[in-house]
Amino acid sequence: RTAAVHFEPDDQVDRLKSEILRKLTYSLGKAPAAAQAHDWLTAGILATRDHAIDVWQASTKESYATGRKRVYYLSLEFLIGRSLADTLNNLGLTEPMTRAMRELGVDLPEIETIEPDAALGNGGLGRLAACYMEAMASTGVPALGYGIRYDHGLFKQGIENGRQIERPEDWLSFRNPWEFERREASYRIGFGGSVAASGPDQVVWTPEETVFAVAYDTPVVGWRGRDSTTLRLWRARAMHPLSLDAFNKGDLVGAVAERNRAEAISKVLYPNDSTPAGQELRLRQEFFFTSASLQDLVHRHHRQFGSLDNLAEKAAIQLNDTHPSLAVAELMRLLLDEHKFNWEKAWEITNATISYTNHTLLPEALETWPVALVERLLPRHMQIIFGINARFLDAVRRRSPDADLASLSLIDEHHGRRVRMANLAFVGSHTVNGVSALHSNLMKETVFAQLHRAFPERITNVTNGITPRRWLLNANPGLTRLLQEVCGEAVADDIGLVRQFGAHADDRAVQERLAAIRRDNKLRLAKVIQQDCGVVVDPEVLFDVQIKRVHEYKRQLLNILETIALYNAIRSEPYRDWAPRVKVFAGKAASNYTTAKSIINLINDVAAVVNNDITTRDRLKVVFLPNYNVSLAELIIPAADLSEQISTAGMEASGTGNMKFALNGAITIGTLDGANIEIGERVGADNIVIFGLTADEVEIAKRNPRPSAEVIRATPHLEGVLDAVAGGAYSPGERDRYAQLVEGLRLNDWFLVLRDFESYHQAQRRVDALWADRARWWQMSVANTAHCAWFSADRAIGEYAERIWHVPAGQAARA
Ligand code: 26M
Repeated sequence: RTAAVHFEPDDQVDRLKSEILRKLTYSLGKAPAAAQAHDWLTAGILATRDHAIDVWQASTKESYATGRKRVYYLSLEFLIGRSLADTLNNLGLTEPMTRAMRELGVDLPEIETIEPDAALGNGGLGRLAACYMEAMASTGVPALGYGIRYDHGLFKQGIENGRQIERPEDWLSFRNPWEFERREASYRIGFGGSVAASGPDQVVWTPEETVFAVAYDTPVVGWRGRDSTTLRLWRARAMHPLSLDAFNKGDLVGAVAERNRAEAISKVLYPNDSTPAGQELRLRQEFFFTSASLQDLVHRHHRQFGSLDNLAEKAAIQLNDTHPSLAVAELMRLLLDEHKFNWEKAWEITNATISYTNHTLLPEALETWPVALVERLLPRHMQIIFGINARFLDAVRRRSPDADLASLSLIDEHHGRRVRMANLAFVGSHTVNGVSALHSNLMKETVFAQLHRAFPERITNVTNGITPRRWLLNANPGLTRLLQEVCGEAVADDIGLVRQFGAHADDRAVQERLAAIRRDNKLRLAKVIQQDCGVVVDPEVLFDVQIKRVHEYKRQLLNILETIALYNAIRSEPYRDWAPRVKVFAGKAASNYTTAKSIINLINDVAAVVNNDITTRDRLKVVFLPNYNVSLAELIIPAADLSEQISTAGMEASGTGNMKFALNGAITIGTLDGANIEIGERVGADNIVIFGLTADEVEIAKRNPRPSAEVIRATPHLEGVLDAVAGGAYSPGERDRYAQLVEGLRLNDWFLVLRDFESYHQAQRRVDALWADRARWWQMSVANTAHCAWFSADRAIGEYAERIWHVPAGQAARA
């Protein structure tokens, strides 16, 4: 289906011009002469949105009319970033819109940069959800994404005296022109209260507190405007915005208390990445959006089909991690209490409808909630969870009397009684997937070993993917032009065609073009580095980049310690053939994660020393770019020569940044972890730099730890580096600033920073040698781009559609 009507180019530009002017005048009430940059941006978005709506309404109408099965993607996070440039590109309107704006005296690329990022997510998990919404729209999978419309997204990071400070984020301060408020689509969400039996397995729950969930819809347009998905985010509103009783008594604080308590639910995104916060408000968020989403989809299904018997044939509910695990209990509740199904039938429908994606195996990251808290907040759900658990454990006991029931149970009895959200999601789902081949195998061997024995068919793998529209076509227009010349214009439609680029790896002309494109991208980044870090960097040097959330397992500490060793080495042998480098870091630390914040501090302290040393001046620079977000990633990734993917093997479930870098032609230095392994398999062992212990070796090393002192003694240069850091060489104003950080490594090198140091150091020297042979480098770069099409989100969505959701994709995903 082609939604966009085709006009002659000039007509189209004229039409867009008048649309923009109409929006400016009648929607914003501004005369062109009085319009500020921001007004032009809003008018441009509103004009663009109209085109998106045409696609959107056609998609929605079609999927409704044909009664096709739909995907409901439940995620507490959608890390979208900016929308204008991508939406225009997918609609094929970039060029005419640029011209229309230019004729109105406005520079489109410039105003695009003032659109605030929608930062409704922490990192990989949230960005994955955003890539998948776009990929479903691009491949014709009918879908609704459900989440929370946080007033405040992920905090803004500032760096003051080398330390992270958090400032509140306020993306809605100029309103959100993309969204539609749907007051008519609002649901009651209950909390607390009591339950009374009303029949076998059926209960009446009388909540003590009720909050409204109001829907806000945003269209997500797919490639060439063929289709669109809907992002439906819930906002919490009070039933009674003002208590008249309290108001009349003069108690003004009391009069708005209920409202504040209700609206707190959608106030702010929890900034934790991979460690549950464990606060009651967080559990309220989880139930709030899960319940609203399920009520919405059940209601719509019932209206369309008159029964819920066939729910599983028409709806696939995907749980993005355990944050929406309560969906299992909530769907059961709706089927039992509101639609009067018996338990067996309700369970059959629930299990056939829901599936769950796991994103981490770190034990501290697995969500559990105290039974007492769930009981108080959601008494009916706690009953249902107990009911599920009893039947489940009974069935297992009957089948295999020797099974380890304690580890299968939905209730952890060891740490006070707690509900295990991963077990709940697992048992309630027909399919459970990991996000890379290694991760899915480790799921079977570690955290889910017992559940896997009980349900040997349930776990499967879908390796993550990224949308090539945002991460290649839009972020790297220079490379895209080259690819279109070499592989044909159709690469934009069929990313699989980049394979043909591989045949040109040795072509000198292609290599020179690549070098020029990279140089341009590095120049753009260098300007931002100068503005934000006050450091001048030379675009000719190797850009060595590690950008991601700051976490011990991601080992930014390994990188910066090796940087110190390199710095020392350059100082002692200034005339050796070191590859001149700039070390680029960016990433946020959770506000309560002391060690991660200390690592950020160290990177900045090292930068201050290195960047002011004239002996290493043209060889080494270190920069930490503040406030890493999606937009900054779009600037940095196309400018990277070297991609740092150096997590402790077995700990990074997949990684998706690794895929973005490789597709843009950066060389990966990395461990055999997550999707790095699959990147290596595709680009070939000669085109990736691998180091460090494998996941198996890590496991052995952990069971059998080697004392740090021994590792340090066996590793050249390491002792000196650690002593310098611990002794205050990089923090002269506060000599013991890093005493604890280093002490931690010496006591228990949990993430094997010391163990992998030498191997990493050697790998970096291999990088030096490769960089010295620039023809070889560009050969590798070509191979990376040419062989990474498989990491397209279209391929990943194709796998979900076929193997998990059983929905036919409209357009074949080609990758
Ligand atoms: C939990 C409780 C309270 C507040 C926040 C959380 C929470 C938020 C995000 C827990 C985990 C969160 O994300 C984990 C995550 O991002 N995992 C990453 O998922 C990516 C997509 O699959 C993978 O590529 C990464 O390897 C994995 O770390």
